[in-house]
Amino acid sequence: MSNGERGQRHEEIDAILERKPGVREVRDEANRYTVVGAAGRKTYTNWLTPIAEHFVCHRNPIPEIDADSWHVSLTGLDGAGAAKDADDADNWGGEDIGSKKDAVLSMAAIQEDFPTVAIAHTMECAGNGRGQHDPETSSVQWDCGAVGTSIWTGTPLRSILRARGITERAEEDRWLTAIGGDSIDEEVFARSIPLSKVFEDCILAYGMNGQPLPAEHGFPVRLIAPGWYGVNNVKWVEELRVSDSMVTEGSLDRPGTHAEWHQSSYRIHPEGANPAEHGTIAEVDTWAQLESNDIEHPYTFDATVMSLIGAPEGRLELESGTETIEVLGVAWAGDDAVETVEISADGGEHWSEADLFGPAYAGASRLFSYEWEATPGTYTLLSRATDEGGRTQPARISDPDEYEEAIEKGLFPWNEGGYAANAYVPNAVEVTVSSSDSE
Ligand SMILES: Nc1nc2c(c(=O)[nH]1)N[C@H]1C(S)=C(S)[C@@H](COP(=O)(O)O)O[C@H]1N2
Ligand SMILES: [Mo]
Repeated sequence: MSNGERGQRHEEIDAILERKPGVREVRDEANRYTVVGAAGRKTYTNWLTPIAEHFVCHRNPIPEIDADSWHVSLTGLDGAGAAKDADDADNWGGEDIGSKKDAVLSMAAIQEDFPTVAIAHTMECAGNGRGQHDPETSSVQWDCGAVGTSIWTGTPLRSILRARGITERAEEDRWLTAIGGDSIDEEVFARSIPLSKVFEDCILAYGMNGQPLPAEHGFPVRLIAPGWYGVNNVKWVEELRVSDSMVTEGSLDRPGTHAEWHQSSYRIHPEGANPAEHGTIAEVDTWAQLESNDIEHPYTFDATVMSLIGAPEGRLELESGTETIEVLGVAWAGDDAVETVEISADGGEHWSEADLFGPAYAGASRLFSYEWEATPGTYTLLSRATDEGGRTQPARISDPDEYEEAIEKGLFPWNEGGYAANAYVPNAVEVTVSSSDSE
């Protein structure tokens, strides 16, 4: 990277830090990403993450976009299940381009010609928790600040696709590839999502927590795939391509590399492995891919079950010898439901069930609360969540040479990219009694 690029990245990070007082910079050894994360645990005492505290992660500079002239192209419809009369479909804005069945959507069309929905989505970078890997892996050393829950406003993708004659009947083994408008240096940012997920709940979002989408979160429009890792939620969308294959190298009508972000990085694999490209895969659940051996190096699609304690934190001063302290936090499980959260105050020897409360939306986190009878001492508080499929957070990450047997041993496999880590996050607290009695 040139010094100019390095300087530009830092200017961008500084500008974001100024706009978002609830985040802080994260160590990126290779200096390749614009990254900021939630500044502290207290972000995770709330269900909704204020924009000011929501992490940011991307590779190339934020593109400068004029929303009035921005268009999203819908391509690849030939032979991908488009109805013969697609050109007559209603509710379609913009002009046809290129192939007769390709089309472009203006922002006005996206916002006005289709239904508007608001959906909850807990977005977690697949690298969240990477810092738990020992030995350290390369790339951004996230602790646990790369997760946030927002209400996203936008247009259901099913409405847009149906208007072009793409129906749910045609969804089998078909993919939607979203391409970002930040593609520079001949490196295209493209991610593919199965049409079944797209029809279920994906949207093209232009609002975040009731505000217009901020530039760093994808203005004017991004894809939201509820419960799926951040990388699937393509920002600054400029093209949506329907095809019977995930994006592979050379599969797009564009210069540069196409599949780096889908087929190479963001795959879970042991040290030194070189993941093979696949056109299509039958199982997309991230954990199910890890457990089965069908896909050798899993793709990071839905987030694995995880929890974080937001409070208490640090030093607690009690007025008497015993006091009830609320242990409060959030748990999520991608597009699966969180079934239980348990709390341990003794580093994992004993566990008690917490109460789940508050909003319960598919694809978004749950709040949990536990009444802890605290007495003076030093403690390691832990939380562990279990999802509706009975999958529980592992206690720790394996050693690199245990990759193959890690899951069987109840460990999370150390992987070269440091993805999808969901081991317990210890919270050390010290409890003392105030000396006011003796004063
Ligand atoms: N176009 C584009 N979309 C992108 C990225 C990117 O670099 N370019 N980064 C992805 C990654 S890795 C993450 S974790 C999320 C972060 O979204 P946020 O910055 O809004 O929190 O955006 C995803 N979408
Ligand atoms: Mo990410």
